[in-house]
Amino acid sequence: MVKKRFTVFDQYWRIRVYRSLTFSSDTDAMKTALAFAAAMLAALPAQAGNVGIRVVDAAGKPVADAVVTIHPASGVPTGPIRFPWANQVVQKNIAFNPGTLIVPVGATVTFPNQDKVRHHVYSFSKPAKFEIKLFGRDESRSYTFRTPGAVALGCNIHDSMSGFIKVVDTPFAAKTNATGGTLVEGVTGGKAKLTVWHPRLRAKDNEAVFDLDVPASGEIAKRIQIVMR
Ligand SMILES: [Cu+2]
Repeated sequence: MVKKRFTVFDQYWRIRVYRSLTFSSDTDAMKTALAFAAAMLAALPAQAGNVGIRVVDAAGKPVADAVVTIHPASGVPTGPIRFPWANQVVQKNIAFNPGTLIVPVGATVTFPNQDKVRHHVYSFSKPAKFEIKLFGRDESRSYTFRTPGAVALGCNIHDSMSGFIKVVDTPFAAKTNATGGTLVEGVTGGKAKLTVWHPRLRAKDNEAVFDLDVPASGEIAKRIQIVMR
């Protein structure tokens, strides 16, 4: 009996045959390989950086209460979005507090009334049209926000009352402080879109979008200039 040694060429074809038996086509094999690679990448510790933002107006003055959101090109992380603040807008001293609240899409927001007078909260905004008749002190009602976007709050009784709820679909969101600054921590590294929203920002939907390169570790600082009404 003659023992035949396989050449490299033979082995190549053996692999080709094996693959064609295992997978219906090379495309399927490729898809499986890519899915495996993606799973391996997902298992690695996330490469993430911190993004420091400073929002200023055309004159270079700080813009407070601007909402900054970041959407990584690779997609936002899966799972529920949680912020360290309460999904709550208090009515106190005939005002909404906070004046601008960021909530994750799907959040139920409570509207406790801490005033002695009645309020009647409403919104005509496209992402959430609703009205809540609030009565008396320490009574509360809630509303669930199911569509991302900006919601302007008003009160039927007090015209001076104005508030905003920004419903977001990314965990990378923050509001600027009195100095126009904010820090978004643990943002997925790589290319991303940075969106700045403010009720007086002069642009479609009151928002401006910028390209962003998020470092895989460490921190970057970005100054954003916007035009206000
Ligand atoms: Cu009111």
